[in-house]
Amino acid sequence: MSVRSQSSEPSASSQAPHRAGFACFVGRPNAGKSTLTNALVGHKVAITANQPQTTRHTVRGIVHREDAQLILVDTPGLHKPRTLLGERLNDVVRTTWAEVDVIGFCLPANEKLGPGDRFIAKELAGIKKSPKVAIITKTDLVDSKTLAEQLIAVDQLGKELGIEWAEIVPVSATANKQVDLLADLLIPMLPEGPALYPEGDLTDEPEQVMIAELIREAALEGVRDELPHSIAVVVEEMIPREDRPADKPLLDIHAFVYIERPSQKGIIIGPKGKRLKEVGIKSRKQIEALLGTPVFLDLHVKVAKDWQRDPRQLRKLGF
Ligand SMILES: Nc1nc2c(ncn2[C@@H]2O[C@H](COP(=O)(O)OP(=O)(O)OP(=O)(O)O)[C@@H](O)[C@H]2O)c(=O)[nH]1
Ligand SMILES: [Mg+2]
Repeated sequence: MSVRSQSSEPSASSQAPHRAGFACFVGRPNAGKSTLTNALVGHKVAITANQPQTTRHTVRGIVHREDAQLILVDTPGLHKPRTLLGERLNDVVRTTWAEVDVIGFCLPANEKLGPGDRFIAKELAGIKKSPKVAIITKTDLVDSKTLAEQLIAVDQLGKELGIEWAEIVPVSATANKQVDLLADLLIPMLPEGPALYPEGDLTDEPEQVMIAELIREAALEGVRDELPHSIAVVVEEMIPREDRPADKPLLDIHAFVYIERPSQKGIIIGPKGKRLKEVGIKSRKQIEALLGTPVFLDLHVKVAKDWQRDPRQLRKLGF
């Protein structure tokens, strides 16, 4: 094991061969995978929320360096599935493992290792071909003693299961601690080769998907229990408003916020539509920043009965 601290030598050197490849982040729901992806990319490419199962598809974020291109694949949290959606999400994660050059296993510093982490670690132990890096996330939430204990526990877990961690790296995505160092450590594990994405691309996520995600992120805020899982968002249409002067464009975006039961409608919409309006305002600001153009956002709430368990509905919603 080697635990790296900020004082390690950065690996960048102008003589080094150019490297390009994929690293995926896996871990329990809520471990901080998407927040870390965004911190490494330096832009929001994946939505985040203080709720499990925020991420529902793989999101690629691209880190550009002079001597390398590191493509991060943020995956949904691996968990014990309770619905067909849950099973699909887990499938997505496992398929990704087979396709990447290095696997980053995210474990939050502020929660003791639990059965969920063990379950993932056991599966990782079976993957021999890619190096595995243990990433201790959210280090800003703990003191140095707790962090040291977590480092030891993770090292121990590796030994127990026969996983040889290529590195164990403590990071804080929100306090920007050791984030660049993590990239420095991952890059040498990538194969030599030319850049895979054009310079400046930060993600390959389609605009329409990104917009739907920003709306879902705003809709997730403050909802509890089963409701976060029940929300899905689809952007139906994006049309530039006609008869606008060239210097005053407006983009009309029509989106549906799906829920699973009629009883959830009231919570999403709120008294006199207040909550839905807030979701609209909050996400519109972010969408405008993303697109660089003023937007008129039209949100409708629709019931897609039990969509998480219904193969036909799942297909319609893109799963
Ligand atoms: N204090 C602190 N909070 C963090 C950090 N990283 C993530 N969080 C918080 O942890 C929560 C979960 O973060 P996400 O990045 O959405 O977690 P995730 O692993 O992508 O979750 P899923 O997509 O549901 O699997 C959010 O509320 C984040 O703000 C960190 O470095 N420090
Ligand atoms: Mg996520």
